[in-house]
Amino acid sequence: MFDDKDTIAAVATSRGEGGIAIVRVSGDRALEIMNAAFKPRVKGAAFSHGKMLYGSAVSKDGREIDEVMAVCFFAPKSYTREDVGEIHTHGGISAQLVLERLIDLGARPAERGEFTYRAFLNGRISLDKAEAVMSLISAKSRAAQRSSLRNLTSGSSSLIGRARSRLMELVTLIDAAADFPEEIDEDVTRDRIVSEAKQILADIKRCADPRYVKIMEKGASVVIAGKPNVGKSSLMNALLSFERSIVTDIAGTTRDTINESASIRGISVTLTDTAGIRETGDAIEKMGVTRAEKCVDEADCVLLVLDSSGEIEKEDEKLLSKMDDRFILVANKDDISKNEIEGAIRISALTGEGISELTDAIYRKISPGEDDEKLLTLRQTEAARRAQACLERMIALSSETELDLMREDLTDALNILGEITGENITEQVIDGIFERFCVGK
Ligand SMILES: Nc1nc2c(ncn2[C@@H]2O[C@H](COP(=O)(O)OP(=O)(O)OP(=O)(O)O)[C@@H](O)[C@H]2O)c(=O)[nH]1
Ligand SMILES: [Mg+2]
Repeated sequence: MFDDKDTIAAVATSRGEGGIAIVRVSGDRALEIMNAAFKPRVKGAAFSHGKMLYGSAVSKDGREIDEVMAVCFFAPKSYTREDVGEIHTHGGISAQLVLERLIDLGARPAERGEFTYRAFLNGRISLDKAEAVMSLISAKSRAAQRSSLRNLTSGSSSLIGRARSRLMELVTLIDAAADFPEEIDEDVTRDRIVSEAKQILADIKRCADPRYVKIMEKGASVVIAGKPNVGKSSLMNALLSFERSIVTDIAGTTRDTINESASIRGISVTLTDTAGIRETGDAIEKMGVTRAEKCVDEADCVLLVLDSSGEIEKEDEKLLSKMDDRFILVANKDDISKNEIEGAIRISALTGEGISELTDAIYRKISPGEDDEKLLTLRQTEAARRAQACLERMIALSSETELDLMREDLTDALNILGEITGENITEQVIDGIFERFCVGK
């Protein structure tokens, strides 16, 4: 999609007014263009790698366009591995004028993501790291930002890159067994392959969670559910710190779903208060209950609220039977009751007691965990899922298959994982990825 011989230029900072804007140029002619467009204040000062110079951006006839700072990075020690120049202008119109000057001098306006594309093309970053750059720029929450940064800076290779190297070793092991059948025992090789493949599989599973990708991109849905009058709306208001939902002592107060945006320890969430779930003859309430049940099914996290001052009833039982790992059990009204409910977090939506512990528990459910490297896009998790399937099949059939059939599954998994890191991917997919970037990155 891109012609990678051209020298490209773009404003790297976002449009509009701002204190400073950065115009970036990359390619064979970057230094020549920088030297023509920039005049240092100190006579004879010349660009050296990474050193900022003070001076002016100048037009063709030598007139000052803006007072600027400028810096060059020499290939290959730059973002793109090409010669790169940056001119730091004042925000607003100046950056546009400087960009026009660079284009006048022979640079071509960069396409979206083209700087990062060159970094990928020139082998400085893998495809999953390029995607981490994009996630970092568009991160909607502190947690998403941290996670993208972790993937971007995770040493020389990503977890998937390391999984590929290990799979490659296993393929080599099979080849060696085929080449030296007298010296290498087939069963020992098979056992070793199965045991290592299990570890690799566990690693891939840990980092490939489509639910987490959705949470980082769009925020998490947290639904408050329970039978009528247990204090769901009171909990909604307590979590939001303002009176969003109507609270009364009449069972069946909330009849519709009520959504509100919030942030839980830096992750954006949509909190949903729902109608109390019960059998009812009231047509409107019935519709509310149906909506509530649908919300529970689709949520990333469900706060199942019980009234610890009352008995567990059949409506509670119905919800309790749906419990899975998305659920957090909440025992409300702890201020008037000291009944223990096993496995529940005790709170009082009225006094605020326990709300902070509950917030911690929600965060633990929807956050990726502090240290784990995670895949960041659905494209990546989908590929990981296919690779997992290959390894699972190989492990399941390992006792009955020949080594060369196992080899096929291993190379399949290897190739699919290559789609994540970019070793094994079509140009179309690559184009699609970089098109989602912003200009100047
Ligand atoms: N003592 C005490 N009362 C509470 C607490 N939480 C809620 N209540 C009371 O319980 C009653 C019902 O509260 P709501 O928040 O409306 O309950 P709900 O689950 O939303 O009820 P529906 O909308 O009818 O399903 C109100 O009178 C609240 O004041 C609590 O922690 N302690
Ligand atoms: Mg309510």
